[in-house]
Amino acid sequence: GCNSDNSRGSLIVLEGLDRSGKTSQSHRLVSHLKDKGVSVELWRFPDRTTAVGQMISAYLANESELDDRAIHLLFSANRWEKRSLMESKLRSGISLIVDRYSYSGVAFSSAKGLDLEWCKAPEVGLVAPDLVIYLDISAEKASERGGYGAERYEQLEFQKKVAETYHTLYDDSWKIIDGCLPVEAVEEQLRELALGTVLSCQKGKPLSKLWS
Ligand code: 2DT
Repeated sequence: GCNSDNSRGSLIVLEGLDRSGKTSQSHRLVSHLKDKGVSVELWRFPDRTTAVGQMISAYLANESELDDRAIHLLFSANRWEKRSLMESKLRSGISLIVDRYSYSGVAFSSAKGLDLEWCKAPEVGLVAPDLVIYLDISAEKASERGGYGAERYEQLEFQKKVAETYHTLYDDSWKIIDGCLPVEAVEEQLRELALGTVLSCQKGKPLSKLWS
């Protein structure tokens, strides 16, 4: 039933290129879910507030240099340091909308030429999302939106490679939303997908681990 002992919050991840609309859509989604009475928090990775997150932030701002594998592992460590809090939030009935997760980790690092399986390995055992939504927009369209900042990865050629690696990560469980649709249309699709997932987790869908 609805109040089964296994009732829990859901882990919903938004992925996509820079400027795909993830961040503003995740804010909109969280306020909509709150209005519907869902207990929900907005999370993002990298979480720049931790010590590891500050190292990542300095790297992204080009204030430090790191070996490609070293930064990959820091991004992963940044998820591991939040893993137990993530699980306890979910088990206590709080849903999490997460702006980027392990898929960003794999897509961005393998776009640099690192082996895909090597990139996935440190993610194994993290909490698996109940729903992954990919806001699909081409690198060219995203770059036309303007506002690429000065951060390390915000360049058209690199974003094209990231798009390719995201496509190799897709499986049937991902929901793809056309990121070129009007903001309201994207928002509507997100709401429907998220509410369905929240309900199935309230009914006791078990938690699982990456990669499953
Ligand atoms: P934001 O602009 O969304 O803060 O992302 N990235 C992110 C990785 O390379 N690996 C990861 O594991 C994650 C979560 C994507 C900052 C940049 O960091 C990249 C863009």
